[in-house]
Amino acid sequence: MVNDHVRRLGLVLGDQLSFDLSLFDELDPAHDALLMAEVREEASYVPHHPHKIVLVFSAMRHFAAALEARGWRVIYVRLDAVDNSGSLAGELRRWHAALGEPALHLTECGEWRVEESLRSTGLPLTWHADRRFLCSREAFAKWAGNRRQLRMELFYREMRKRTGLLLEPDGQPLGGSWNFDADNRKALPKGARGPFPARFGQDAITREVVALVGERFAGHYGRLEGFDYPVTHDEAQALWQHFLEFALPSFGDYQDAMAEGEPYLFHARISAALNIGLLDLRQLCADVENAHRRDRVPLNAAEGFIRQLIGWREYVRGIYWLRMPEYAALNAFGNRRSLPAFYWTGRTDMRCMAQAIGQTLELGYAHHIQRLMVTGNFALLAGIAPAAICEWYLAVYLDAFEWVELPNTLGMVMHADGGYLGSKPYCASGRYIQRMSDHCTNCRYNVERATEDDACPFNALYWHFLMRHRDRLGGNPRLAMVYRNLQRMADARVEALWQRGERLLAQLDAGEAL
Ligand code: DLZ
Repeated sequence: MVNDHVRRLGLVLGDQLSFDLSLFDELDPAHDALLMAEVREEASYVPHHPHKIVLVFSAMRHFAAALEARGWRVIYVRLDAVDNSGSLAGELRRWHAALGEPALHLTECGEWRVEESLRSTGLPLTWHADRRFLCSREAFAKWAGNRRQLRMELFYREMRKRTGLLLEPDGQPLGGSWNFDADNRKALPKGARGPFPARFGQDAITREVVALVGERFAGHYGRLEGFDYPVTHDEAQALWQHFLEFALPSFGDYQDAMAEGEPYLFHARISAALNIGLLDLRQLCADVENAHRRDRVPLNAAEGFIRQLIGWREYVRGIYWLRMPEYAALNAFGNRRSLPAFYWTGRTDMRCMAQAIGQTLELGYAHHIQRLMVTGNFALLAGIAPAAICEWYLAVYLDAFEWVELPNTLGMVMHADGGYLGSKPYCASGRYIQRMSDHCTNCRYNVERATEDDACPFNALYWHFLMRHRDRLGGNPRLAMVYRNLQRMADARVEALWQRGERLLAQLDAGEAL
């Protein structure tokens, strides 16, 4: 590398692949350079799904080429470069020295771990806010103030007012309500299917990365073959247009539905592209609002989608940066149980779990209800240690970066923050899964039963969870009805449910699959 006149060096991370970073306004292609590095530490600090590593490396290589085409000088370090130090901090140090100590510019990191490791280099760093998000870390902290508990709904209303999305001219919400969540829960009609999914072929860059990942990360769980996800801005745009046209109109109704052999249904599948910078949040929201105003999609679909983006997504990011690093260690229920091996193999007779885990290992994708109410619900009911289940979610999903994964898993799924982020745990019996899917009809377990050996494990585990956490949850008004039902149960029934729950947990502790 020629050390010619680099005044400033900008670091671009693998989830910062956006031309709109403020870094690009600040730096000057004539005198400054950009650094991008594929490093072993980022690819293996959890055992990422092979598709996730392929996505990040391939998208990084495509983005570097696009930056060069725009006149930027990009120092691109490949994973297999002989002098690759293996970490982002190591590469920053190395290039800072090699280029004659240029000023260093960075965009706020997504993950606390990475930001901490870069700060601890002791190098003089100039930080830039990540303006891909609507709510800055500081603005969120101000909103949160000294509240002991936060609620997404209040934050979301503020964001609707701030952005003006889906508002009447007088500032009131379109359709007379801020939230159409209750219209997002239809079960799928029998035989209904989602649209044919958009697929993207592998070009030479992606094929090279696939070979590299196969060679270097062979021990990671999940399938390497079949990668078909967008790796450029244009491809991500095509995925988005496909969703707008074919899936968004039904997204609202069937947001919570699950079906055999339908990994995507009416979901957009854009979260990974958005999280690494291939799509722009503001454009997505504007497109959805326009589609609604032109009568192409119903309000429950438009509002449900926009709520996820400007409500939930911004809210969990705010919480992450407000509460890290102590948030990651919270464990309100004191869970200690190891993650069952079937999370890494999909080998379980529980049909819903096998389907959700199976598609996760194949595609690096499951939609939010599969994550929350199937794999997440099971981990909650079974008392899995939060750190173990958080690591799993972070590793297996293409879109999982800790800022979004941790509050969703530790807070929403596991209620391990004691109710800071959500007002109640999303615990449910097999009945919920039966209502929202067709899995139970193909399952060897009987969802109508709870205490027998062939009974759906979710049923007894649900009651066992409520019984063992009665002290903490019994006073929660949102669980008052279920605790009343428990109160009314005959003693023999309560005892049978407890015993069946104990047997199931003992099976897990013995390393047996269910
Ligand atoms: C996820 C990921 C992977 C697999 N590899 C890299 C990498 O080699 N280089 C890089 O800059 N970023 C990578 N990333 C994304 C980072 O982990 C991400 O920037 C941090 O999680 C901070 O959000």
